Amino acid sequence: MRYCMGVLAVVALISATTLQAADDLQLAKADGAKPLNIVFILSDDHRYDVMSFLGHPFVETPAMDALARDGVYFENAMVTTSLCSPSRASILTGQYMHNHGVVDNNVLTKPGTIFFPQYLQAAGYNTGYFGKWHMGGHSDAPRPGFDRWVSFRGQGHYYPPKHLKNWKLNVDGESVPQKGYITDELTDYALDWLNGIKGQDKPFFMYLSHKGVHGMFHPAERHAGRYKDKSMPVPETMADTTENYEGKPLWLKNQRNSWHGVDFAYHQDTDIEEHYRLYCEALLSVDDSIARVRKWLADNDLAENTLVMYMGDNGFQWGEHGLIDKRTAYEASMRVPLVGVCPPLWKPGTVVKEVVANIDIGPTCLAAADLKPPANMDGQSFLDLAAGKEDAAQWRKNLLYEYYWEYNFPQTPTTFALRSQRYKFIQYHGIWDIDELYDLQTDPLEQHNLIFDPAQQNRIKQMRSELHEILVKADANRVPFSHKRRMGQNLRRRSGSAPAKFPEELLRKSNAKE
Ligand SMILES: [Ca+2]
Repeated sequence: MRYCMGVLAVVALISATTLQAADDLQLAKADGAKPLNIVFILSDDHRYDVMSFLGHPFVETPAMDALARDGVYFENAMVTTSLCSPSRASILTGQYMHNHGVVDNNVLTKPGTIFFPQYLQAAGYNTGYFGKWHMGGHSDAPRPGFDRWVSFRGQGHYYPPKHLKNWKLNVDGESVPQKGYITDELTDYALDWLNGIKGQDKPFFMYLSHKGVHGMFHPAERHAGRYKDKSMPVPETMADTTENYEGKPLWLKNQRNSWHGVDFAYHQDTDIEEHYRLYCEALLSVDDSIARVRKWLADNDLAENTLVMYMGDNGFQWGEHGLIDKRTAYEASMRVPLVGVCPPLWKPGTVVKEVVANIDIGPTCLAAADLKPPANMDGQSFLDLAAGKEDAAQWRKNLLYEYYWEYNFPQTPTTFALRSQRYKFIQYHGIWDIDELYDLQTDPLEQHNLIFDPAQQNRIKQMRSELHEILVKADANRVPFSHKRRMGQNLRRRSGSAPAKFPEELLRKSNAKE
């Protein structure tokens, strides 16, 4: 009998928890507007400026260009952590990394984490997820919040991998073979789902999360070789010159000759230009995907009441400061493409200059659904900002950036930064080095570190304090670490660049002040 009572108590507890969870998903209505359909398309590692409407020398992105032309281009769209899983978790929770706890590409989300599509589902939306999830990459099992689930383990594969006989997609819990090129196949699944729910008296939310354009880059067959004769635009800051490294942190110069540097990129001999051409070619199918989704909306008379946004999950350095890949707080790593249309609210050809971020996607989608965001979201809706209905002076002044050192890639230190529209202050942790301040208005390429500039000391003091206050307030003034299982990608090329020298500002002749 005691046993039965115990079981009943557990059942009652589970029921109470379930009911509580269901209550937690009910958000208050915002202002009574009709909920919009929402399409969010995410790509992987697509940097902010590889789009033809921004003047790229050869890449062709007509669908991305059309989104900017028909709607809004967010010129200062950022991520709060430039790494796949942490950024994706920030998108899905509206929270900074230090709150959602996905601090690298291996950690699972915390138990009890709520993804914003759960609120939409609870509010009566049809919800569908298609593509890379990556948080807890060992499993492709359906996550909460989605009526339709199509995903895969980890990074996925561009083409069905010949060396993995059991490689499968997970479609609503069933293992299904991957048939072809993943960007096209995910779009097929997404459009099939839309066709299936068409005509229902419910709004829909679709999250199309591409593997493209993550390395190693493989374009669709129809795009392979398209740019074989093109050259990568070489950034001014790539050359290994005294001028380029003057006033820079030591870790930056040292990273040049590493897995994430141009001297020893991915520890391969491949020219990074070859990687770059494949990256641009792989992006073409992502653009095709956007075009197909928008055509479907137009063909089904749904374009006028659907919010469509396209974003990258983090940026990518192609030679800036001698680096490749992401993780740093520099512009090429932290900035992302973000364009979107919302015909009832956003005027064609709008450019938003305020700093918006991955943490704002959840609140923005909830606003489009006429729902008030939950209190635990760090981001804010930019739906009204982009509509010109919100006083831009009330928008955030500084965005927090954070990245925690990973033993897998030991060349990038723990980084905290504040990014305003004009200035960026970067502070490193756990390393003997110097910090950075850039005036992005006069120095968009981040060539002149102002950290020792006497005229900037007040600004530095103030931004340092603000950064500290944000982290302390959020109880985030501590850095987690995971089980170190190996030394990570720590090799250097023998013939590569030499280690950095300490900057002049730190050198003294004696222990006396000079
Ligand atoms: Ca990524």
